Amino acid sequence: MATDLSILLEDPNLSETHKTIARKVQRGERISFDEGVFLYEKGELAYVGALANHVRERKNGDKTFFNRNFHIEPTNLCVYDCKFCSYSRLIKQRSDADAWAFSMEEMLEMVYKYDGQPVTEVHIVGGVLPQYDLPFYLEFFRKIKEHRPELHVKALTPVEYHYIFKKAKVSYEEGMKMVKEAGCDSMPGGGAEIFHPEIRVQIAADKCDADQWLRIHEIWHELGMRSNATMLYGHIERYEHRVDHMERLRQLQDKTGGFQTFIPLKFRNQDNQMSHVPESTAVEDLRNYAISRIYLDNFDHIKTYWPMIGRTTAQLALAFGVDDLDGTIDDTTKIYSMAGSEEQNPVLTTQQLVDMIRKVGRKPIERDTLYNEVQDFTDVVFEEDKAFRGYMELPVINN
Ligand code: V47
Ligand code: SF4
Repeated sequence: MATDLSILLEDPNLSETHKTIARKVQRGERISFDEGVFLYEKGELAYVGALANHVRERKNGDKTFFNRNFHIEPTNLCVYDCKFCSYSRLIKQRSDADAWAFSMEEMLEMVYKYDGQPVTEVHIVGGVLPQYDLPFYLEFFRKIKEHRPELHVKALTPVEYHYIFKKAKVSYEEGMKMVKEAGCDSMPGGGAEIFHPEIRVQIAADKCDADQWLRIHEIWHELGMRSNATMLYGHIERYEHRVDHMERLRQLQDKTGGFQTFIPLKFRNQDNQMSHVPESTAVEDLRNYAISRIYLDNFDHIKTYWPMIGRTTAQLALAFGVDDLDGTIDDTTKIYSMAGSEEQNPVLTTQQLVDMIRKVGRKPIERDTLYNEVQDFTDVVFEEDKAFRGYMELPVINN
């Protein structure tokens, strides 16, 4: 049962526009572009939170998903020059000592390291370099699948695909088919940033544009495959740009239904060319999650990448539309630690993640990449819990 919005609707201080939007949300109707902008401009945290929580609970109840995955970042060097990114070539020129570019063998070793461990997904994403071309990635995907066929390969974004297909002189359609046949199972949501050209030319001028990003996802969906979408927010964009971004995603989702989850990514300002731009507040982060949940009525899930916003805000986000915490990550994902993520060591055990979810009254559900439920952890008692309880139950000694 989704939370009731009638108390909110009876509030005499609520404007007619606030009430109209609340009624639409209660009836499961879509809000318009202008209403999206209105929410950003005039929607207070408690109001948008109530609406988003209603949508979240209607779609997913108390379920909060997580996934056991690991990341491989082939390189932190990149031919592109996104101003917000600590991977770009300009930044790297200053500190070559920190640079890495792994060989195929080194990356396969990373896969073998997880043999026997209950991970279901490998997430492959990093910088763009000429040596990581189409033949390289096709071979890498094939080798992962030969070694561990059931491991879900979630790999590369339209930024890489656009680059490697152009270099290999194949069309998007041909390229995506080859990638699918080689064993790539789904596409992560990166590279979307802000679609609107007014902003994109300032922060990510030289990589694939919005239409190319959307087209590659569309082709992937037409092949029967699934993908995610992100939005890098809280820098130089205005609210209209955020709504425009979500509008384009909503339209493609109406057409294909291939997106699984939307992941708002909070801009972090360390070690990049936008260090002078202040970061968004936690209140703005929560409002943004909530408005995404309300606007993207045709997306099943809203995910937060907790290392970026920190565990406390991630817990709060579960009451503001978010129903998915990115997986039990035990490999330090350097893209974020370099950009100034909230968590110095973004590693949680399954138990810690489950505890985080339970403590805010939600149901922790392990999922696979395609949101099939692997295990409901709501009532699972961990060995460590038992040991702790044993300690708590020691008789009290009165002197
Ligand atoms: O596209 C780069 C972002 C993205 C910064 O699909 C930054 O499951 C904040 O897309 N501040 C890549 N963000 C990561 C990504 C992702 C992460 C987790 C899960 C999934 C998924 C996808 O990281 C880039 C860019 O938008 N990024 N620099 C920065 N300074
Ligand atoms: Fe390269 Fe991606 Fe960083 Fe842009 S965001 S510089 S494409 S790694």
